[in-house]
Amino acid sequence: MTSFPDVPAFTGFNKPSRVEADVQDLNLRGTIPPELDGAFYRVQPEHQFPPKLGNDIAFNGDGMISMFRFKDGKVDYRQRWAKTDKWKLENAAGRAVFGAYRNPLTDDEEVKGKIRGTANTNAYIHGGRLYALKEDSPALVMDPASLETFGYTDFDGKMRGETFSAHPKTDPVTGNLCSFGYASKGVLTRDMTYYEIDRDGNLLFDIWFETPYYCMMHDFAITPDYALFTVMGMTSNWDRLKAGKPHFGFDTSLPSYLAVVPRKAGTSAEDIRWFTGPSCFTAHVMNAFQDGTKIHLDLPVAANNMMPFFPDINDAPFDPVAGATYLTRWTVDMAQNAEEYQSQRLSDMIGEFPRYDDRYCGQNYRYGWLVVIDPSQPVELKGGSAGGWVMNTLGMVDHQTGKEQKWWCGPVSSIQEPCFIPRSPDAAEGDGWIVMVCNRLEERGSELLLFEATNIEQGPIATIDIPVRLRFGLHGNWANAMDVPALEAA
Ligand code: V55
Ligand code: FE
Repeated sequence: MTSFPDVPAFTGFNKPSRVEADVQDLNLRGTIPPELDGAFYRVQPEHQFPPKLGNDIAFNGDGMISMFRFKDGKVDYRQRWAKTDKWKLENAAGRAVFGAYRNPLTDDEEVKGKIRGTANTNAYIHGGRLYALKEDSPALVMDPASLETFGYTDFDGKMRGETFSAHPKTDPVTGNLCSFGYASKGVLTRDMTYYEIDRDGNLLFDIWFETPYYCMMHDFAITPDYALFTVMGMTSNWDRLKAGKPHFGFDTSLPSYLAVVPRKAGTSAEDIRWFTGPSCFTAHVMNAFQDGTKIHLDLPVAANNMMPFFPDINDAPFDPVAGATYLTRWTVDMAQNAEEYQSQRLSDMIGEFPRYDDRYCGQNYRYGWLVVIDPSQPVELKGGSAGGWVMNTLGMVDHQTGKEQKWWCGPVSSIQEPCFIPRSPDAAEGDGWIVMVCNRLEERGSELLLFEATNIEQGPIATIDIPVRLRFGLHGNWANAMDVPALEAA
């Protein structure tokens, strides 16, 4: 097979790109603050070969990592494949030998039992190491300067589960990398693990427990004392995989849960408190914090499924209105015996891909940013939508004043997840910049935009031309050069 299918996921703006690149001193308009010294890493799914089964979802593409190195007012660009075991096996075969998303029954016989991960969801720096992450597999370690792939890690044999989340968090108090895995004992298992890893890469302890039912456990939150997990009706089972259905399907009959897990070695399943709520959809979290005995968790919540490619299990048609996500605060009081979490909407913007100033992870915080779908703006998808969703606006919330800001990217463009960069390590919360990819659909090109973080409505202060079209991307992170020895040495 030599050609990609003639479907929206692989045509127009989404035509395969598959480009590794090294370009020094990108063309730009505006000014890059000279004190910016570090790199913005981000990842996009990009199928190395046409999908084995003819068509595929973006979430099953191979990870392609971009690095934008900011220094002395200039930006250098590097892009490399995350060379997973899957990537290497397929590269050697010259074609796709792994099949559908999270369905090992669709793989070629000779790769049965191999790690299926694509490393396509997050590019995360901790302890000077770069991890390329996909939630169905271990963490892939890469060189943060050359973007060469080292391979999967099991943290010196201490990671006993099979999976590592794409959404780890760095606790600003301890410096530990806090992460988890689900389907920890294999595909579709209800087993979960929570892990903490110190700055030197030592896995300190794990906590094992089971969820009430198997579900997509995409993100989580931490506070100084707790790890918080949301369970919602995006579920699966072997019958679905045997029937060749999409891995996940949304079951509106399932209640949602909020699990509160004490973040300490020796915690057992009985120490975990499970709060319930009505059926809803959650994926990412913004942040969480403790206030006395109360715990607040801020996250986009939709009344029903927001992912059309993982359809309703009873084939109910996708409902974009019920699938709209709104930033919401879930609250529990650990001093009370309530069985349910309380829920309060924080914003009327339709928003996902929530971010904040990561130095406030787990702490009471003021500012959040997110990708907003603003239906009041005109849309002209010349060249095709870049993600399937019309992500046309950058939004900001100020939890202290309740004020919001928006910046619209125009009718023929779409944006990707924003990332906050502090002006200096000890700058006040929100004092810094937002860096964000913007796709110009008609020009079939991409830009990297830099904003003053608390004044996004004035528009970008710098626009950097990316010489390669960047496709639909997931998550990215900023790292100061001083925190990444390999960058300083390069
Ligand atoms: C998500 C993304 C994934 C995935 C599971 O946004 C969940 C949610 C890019 O891959 O595999
Ligand atoms: Fe994510």
